Amino acid sequence: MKILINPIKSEWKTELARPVQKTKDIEKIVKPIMRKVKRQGDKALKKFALEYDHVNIKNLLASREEIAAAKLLVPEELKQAIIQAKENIEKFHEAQQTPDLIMDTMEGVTCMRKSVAIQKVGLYIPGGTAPLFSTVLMLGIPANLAGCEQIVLCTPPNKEGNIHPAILFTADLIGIDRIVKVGGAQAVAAMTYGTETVPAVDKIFGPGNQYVTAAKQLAVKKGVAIDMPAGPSEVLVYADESAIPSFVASDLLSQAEHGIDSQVILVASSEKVAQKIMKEVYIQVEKLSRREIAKKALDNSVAVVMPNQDKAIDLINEYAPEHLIICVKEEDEEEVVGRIINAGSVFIGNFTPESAGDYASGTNHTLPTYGYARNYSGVSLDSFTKKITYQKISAKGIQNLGPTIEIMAENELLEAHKNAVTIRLNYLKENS
Ligand code: HSO
Ligand code: ZN
Repeated sequence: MKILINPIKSEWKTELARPVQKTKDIEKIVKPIMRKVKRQGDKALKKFALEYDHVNIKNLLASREEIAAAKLLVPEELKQAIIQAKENIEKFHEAQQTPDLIMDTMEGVTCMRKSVAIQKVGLYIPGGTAPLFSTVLMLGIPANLAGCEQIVLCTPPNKEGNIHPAILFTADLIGIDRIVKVGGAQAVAAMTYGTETVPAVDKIFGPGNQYVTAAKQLAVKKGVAIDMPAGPSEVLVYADESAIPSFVASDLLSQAEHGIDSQVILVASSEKVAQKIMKEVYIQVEKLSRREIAKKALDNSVAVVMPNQDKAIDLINEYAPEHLIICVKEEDEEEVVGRIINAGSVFIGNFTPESAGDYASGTNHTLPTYGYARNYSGVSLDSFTKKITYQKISAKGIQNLGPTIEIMAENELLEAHKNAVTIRLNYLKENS
């Protein structure tokens, strides 16, 4: 982890650059996968499972028996934890419902807006080195609450052809019954084009490696929506002398252990604060089972000493972190938090680890990375709905509003638009 002392603004971009993603080369691999799945459906999915996951899959769909068996394999303690997390996530997402809007903008002109669920959604849950069953909650719960008609979950099988029991248990707990053993770009292709087992969906959600990310970008070109552009996970901790160094270090490492391309940034109010935290980071990292991954991530990571609070906040907003932890003196907290304009999710105070939001406090952990917090929100109930507007205009209403439309249409040189009003106004004149 390199340390920078009060860098000038022109250096921020290069010094805090995120690890580069080579999308072009990856696209070359992903495109033929997409094409094959489009042409051969399930047959291609099975072929890719053999090629990439080294497993011979007979039934792509997880069976009732497999789900029942998985339930027995998940320890009771973990089940209870998942149930607790589910409750909190449900509460927080349920409260995100917005009431339908109905109003008369002028006499006789009624406008309405209603949220309608996206009908078919696909959830991608990565396999790999960590079985992210928490992501099943983060995507499945809002999909259910929004009222999505069809939910399909794709996740890669292990070498024995099984899905991790906790993923199956969680999916079943929230009522997802279409669980398909398919991972990688081929899963995204399946949800884009549809196969015998995987329905084509309207929107694809979920994190994944670079292949999954590239496939999601290609899916967009085919008219499928995606949750957000993805990149490796990241955290920025802003700490002053009130921050407890071992706590901050544990937060930095919880992000670093996600992957070798994760990035963690420490913004400290003094060099002394930075040194204390970094010392803790090096002590704690050695004790982690994923230390090799975390250490590589630390190579992409930076500690920045920013004695001036205005500059620190400016840097945070420029970086636009996916996760932002603010550990400053209580009297400064409100001011600092209030001035954050670019972040995916903010964690406030010494007792709020990022892990709380990753698992169980109630907020969603699918968040914009790679600086997209500048212009994207994390997943929420809204991500699973679209808004439809409606209007109804009475005879009185068109008489009130008609002349405004006519003059605007005339000046845009769109005669037919004007006529659509004039014809009605004339009718009303003749029939009154
Ligand atoms: N920090 C990850 C989410 C996660 N952490 C899942 C643990 N499990 C990306 O926001
Ligand atoms: Zn995490």
